[in-house]
Amino acid sequence: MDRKGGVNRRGFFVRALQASSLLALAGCDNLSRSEWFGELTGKTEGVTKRAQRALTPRRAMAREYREADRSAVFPANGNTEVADAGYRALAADGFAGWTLEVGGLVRRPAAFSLAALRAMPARTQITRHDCVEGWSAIGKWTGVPLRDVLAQVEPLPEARYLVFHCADTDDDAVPYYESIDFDEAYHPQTLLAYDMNDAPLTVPHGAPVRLRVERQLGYKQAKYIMRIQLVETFGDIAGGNGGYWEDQGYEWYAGV
Ligand SMILES: Nc1nc2c(c(=O)[nH]1)N[C@H]1C(S)=C(S)[C@@H](COP(=O)(O)O)O[C@H]1N2
Ligand SMILES: [Mo]
Repeated sequence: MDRKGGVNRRGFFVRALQASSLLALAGCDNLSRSEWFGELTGKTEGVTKRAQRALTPRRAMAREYREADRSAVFPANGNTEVADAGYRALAADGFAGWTLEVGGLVRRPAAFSLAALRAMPARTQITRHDCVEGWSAIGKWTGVPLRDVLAQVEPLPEARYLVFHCADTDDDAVPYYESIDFDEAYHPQTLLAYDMNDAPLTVPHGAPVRLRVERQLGYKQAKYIMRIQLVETFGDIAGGNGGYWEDQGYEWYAGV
């Protein structure tokens, strides 16, 4: 599931559509398998478009908006709470004891507290979030550019992807996770976000820290991040496709 030829990826997607039940490809509302049949034709066409978008320059910026453009309501979607007892204990304490582990193919594995992340230079951006379920919302995000965190852990040359391990699971206890490559990780708009609309991230939106990777769709914006693992390949992690939804047939490069 690399960013290779569009034909391969389309082939994979079509096979995935045939193999997994259509129900598994429903939207991501509460990680439930809701009805989506009417949308499927449009979605496969969208894949072609997205495969082309994947060829846009690696430094292309996502559009940024003005304060006045912010959505009055920004829905919370997918999982909006976390069952894990360890996470709940951290949340009850305002995440004072939470740390973000960054490890794998790095020279200096590290654990960052929320205070440590907040003490680093911050970036704020107002962007549009697009969910495959068919809604969009414009919100303001503040966080640490991921590349500044990477500079501290010193990725090894063989590292090619970052895998984000989240605290939440679906109803079958399958963990949520996501992955991006280094073009995306070093992009100036890629943030570990801790504030949303000038306030600390709430639990429904992924507290204490979530990913903002602005050139991609909603399901790439991992919430409840606990650990970042640098890897050479993600083929041996979970279903092997680089993310919770990717393991159910969604595109790995989910360009908007
Ligand atoms: N850990 C985790 N991250 C997640 C999800 C999730 O269920 N769990 N849902 C994804 C989807 S499908 C969307 S659209 C966005 C929703 O973010 P929001 O709740 O801030 O709207 O988070 C994404 N990141
Ligand atoms: Mo979504």
